[in-house]
Amino acid sequence: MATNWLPFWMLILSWCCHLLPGDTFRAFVLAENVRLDLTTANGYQWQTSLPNGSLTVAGHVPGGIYTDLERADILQDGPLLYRFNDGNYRWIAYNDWNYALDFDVDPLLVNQPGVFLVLHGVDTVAQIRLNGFFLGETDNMFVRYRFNVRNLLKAEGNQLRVELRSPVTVSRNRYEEQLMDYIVPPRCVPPEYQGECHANFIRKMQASFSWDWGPAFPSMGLWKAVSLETYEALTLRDVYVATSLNGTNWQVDLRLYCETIDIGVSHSGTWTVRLVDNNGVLIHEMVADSLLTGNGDQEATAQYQLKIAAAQIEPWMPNGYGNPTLYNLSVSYAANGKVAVTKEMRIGFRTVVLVEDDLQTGGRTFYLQVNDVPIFLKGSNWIPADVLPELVTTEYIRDLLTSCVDANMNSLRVWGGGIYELDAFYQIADELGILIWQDFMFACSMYPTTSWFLESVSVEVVQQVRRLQYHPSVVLWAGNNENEAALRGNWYGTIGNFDLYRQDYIILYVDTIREIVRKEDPSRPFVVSSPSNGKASEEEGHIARDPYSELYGDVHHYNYYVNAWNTSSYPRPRMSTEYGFQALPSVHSWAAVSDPFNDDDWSFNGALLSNRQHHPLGNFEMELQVSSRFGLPKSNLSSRTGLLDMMYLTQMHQAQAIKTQTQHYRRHRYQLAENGAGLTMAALYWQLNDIWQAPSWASIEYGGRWKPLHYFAVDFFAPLLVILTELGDGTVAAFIHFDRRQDLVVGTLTVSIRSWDRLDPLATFSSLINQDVLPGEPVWVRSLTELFNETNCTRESCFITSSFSDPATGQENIAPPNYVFLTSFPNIANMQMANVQIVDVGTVYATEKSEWTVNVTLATDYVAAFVWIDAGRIAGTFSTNGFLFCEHFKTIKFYSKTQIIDTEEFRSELSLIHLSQIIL
Ligand code: BMA
Repeated sequence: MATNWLPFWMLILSWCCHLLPGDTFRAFVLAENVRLDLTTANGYQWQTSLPNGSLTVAGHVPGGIYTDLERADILQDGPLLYRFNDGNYRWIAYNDWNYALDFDVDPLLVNQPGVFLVLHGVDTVAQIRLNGFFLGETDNMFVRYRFNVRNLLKAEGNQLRVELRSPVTVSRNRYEEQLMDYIVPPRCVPPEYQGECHANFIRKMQASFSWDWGPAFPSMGLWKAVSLETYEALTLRDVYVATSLNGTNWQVDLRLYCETIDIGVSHSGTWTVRLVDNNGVLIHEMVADSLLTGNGDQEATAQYQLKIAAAQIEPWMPNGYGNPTLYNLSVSYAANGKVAVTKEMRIGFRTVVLVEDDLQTGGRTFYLQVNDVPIFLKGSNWIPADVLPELVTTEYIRDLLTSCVDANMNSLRVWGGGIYELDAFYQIADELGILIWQDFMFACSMYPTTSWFLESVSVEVVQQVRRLQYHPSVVLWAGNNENEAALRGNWYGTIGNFDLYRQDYIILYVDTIREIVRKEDPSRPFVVSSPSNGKASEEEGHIARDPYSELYGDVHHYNYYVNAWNTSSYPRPRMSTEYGFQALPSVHSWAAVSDPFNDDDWSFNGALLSNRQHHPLGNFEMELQVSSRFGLPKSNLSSRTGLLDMMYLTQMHQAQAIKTQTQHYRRHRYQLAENGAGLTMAALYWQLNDIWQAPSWASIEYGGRWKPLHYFAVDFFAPLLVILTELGDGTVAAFIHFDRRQDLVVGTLTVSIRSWDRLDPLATFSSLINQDVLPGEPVWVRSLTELFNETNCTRESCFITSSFSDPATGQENIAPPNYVFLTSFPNIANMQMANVQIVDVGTVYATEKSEWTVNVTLATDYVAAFVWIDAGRIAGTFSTNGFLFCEHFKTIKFYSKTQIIDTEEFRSELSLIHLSQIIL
């Protein structure tokens, strides 16, 4: 029997070292609350086994069954994400698995007045036993379970057993049981998903059963810590913090959510709340006596209000609007003069309002206002950073969120088919000033409303709102992803019984979730669905006649059968919260999961790519877009070169398409169309990150590598942007777009008409731009016919570029350079085969972005489009990439993530490609 006897001194050490972030314990006394994590990192040796005993391996907590089996070398077909292993290893999810821990604890713990076993995250359906005694059942990955084990825990020889059931079997059984009453669809995900059915019947990451961008790894395990918590009277679980500005004071409403050891017994103690700024200066201190009595759920809440002079506070502002200033808040509880528990957190002072004002032109506005400043949401949609949550590290989250800030984003939507993210995600978003639109975890399905389901969801919502609510980054709750649209659009064949499903919808999202959120967090807006028409959806009985109305709320828009580089098909909604195009992953990602010697793995038409293309018709749509905008490559698509060419072309197509669409949304911030559309206040493209190496909508590949789209985002989300566009009336125009008026600097706008077959422009127009620019009004408009006559060119031979420079300093491109194409590439007759070369690689120097920055200078003899430079094995980003090269020379920077010692070696990793090499 494996035991984990910890000497007393180690126990003290583990008390000090393995606390939850935010929980600190001051001086050690026995009356102090203790949290002892029974985790692998703390030396506890878990085992996981098949229930029939035929296989037993070391288990990891936190962790999951897939990674445990991989670590134990049980999986003979290679790494989890290699080739077809999502299917090869599916047997794992069809089995039940047991996690077991045999352990001893210090006798002192056993004798504390309150002794609880707390499972912070169980994935998902399990029976929990301690020393043979059945503690209870878990059935929700997003719920923390607490069991009183005071009379069960022994000093020696404890046996903790977690018996997990196959999530696939559980959900199928539940679906079938539900069928006896009526069907809760979908019947299954589309076959292209290579997935599992009925994720809607289990409160687990919905995408773990597969998605149109992700594999099915329906995992099992203890994905968060398991701990023993002991205390004398009560512990502090969560702190609610709401800040509002009242005249010259910030009001801080606090709710201190406690768990008690008993019911109906009063405990007296003292709360100390301290607010300290980043220099360690005490801003505010509150000391208050309290008398708390546990209710029937062994919970008690203390409420306080602080008033802090506004002059003492720097408000928290999103990226691009000021500093995301945070303050340290510590809340501690003392009884009998001894501190029992302290929670430390970083908070921000901000207000948030969702503005839905009636418009005379029809419809309502729909935008977020943070500290009274209307914010245009620039960003993307976040999916889980990994299909197996145990593989996500804080460093990876930081890397992805930093990439958002690097791309001038201020917002992310945490999409409803994933998980309520890890604490680190929200802490880093707080630090970086990224606004979080937080969905509840319901996506693209109808859901049951049986009592067990609603009860489980209710606990989930209370716990998650209490956990996440204090983060200033979180600015909005949304009940679900696309389920209003699904119901109205009859995606799952619900039309014959529309009223029934609408009733279920209302029961779940309105009567259950919204009710709880209103109580638990009155400080933020709640919308029932994304997309929705906001208040108007509610007025129409929660399922709007047209959830995609441009006049109300937010819109998701996808159309893979239009010219995506032309804005005419794009809507002009109040908020665009999803839009996107797929692209293939890069050669680097593909190499990590394919067999280098298998030609079929390296074919656009091969089995591996088709296995990973989960979006029905996805490859066909990519091919269609590529052939219409670029023309198909010269290579055979079934060859290696064909695949590499399609990687490049689909990625460039995606980048240009999302750029076009995003610029369109930003431009419509100030446009109100005759039909009342426009006043757009969000552009959140689908999707930021990837969960594996596959065709997807992501701008960042699995692992963190930027696709061209992410480089394009740096520019199309720039706070000051020149947008060149055709207006549809035979004119072409330049708009100066800025997030805030102070982002607008005086500058010289130069618009150049250029021919594809020469570097020097045919004509240039310069104008001085000053602070009088009216947003939404073009600063330069010309008739194309006139321009063509003057320069002797045509749509097929020319394109237009812009640059914006500072006349005083001569500094070039204080807004990103931009361009507009006048036709698709198959129509261009005079494109030349440019010879683009790397002519210089400088020495390593330090910049704000990297200690190891290197300048790379390129030269060309002809205009080169979509120039892509790749640093091979050296991780890092370039200052720009995928660009239109129409100068003789261009110097770009490489920001390395690792130390570069030898620039020659760096240079040997560099490779270049541009469009005419592929299509000419
Ligand atoms: C939307 C999203 C996701 C999906 C994406 C691409 O519907 O909400 O469900 O992955 O489009 O199809």
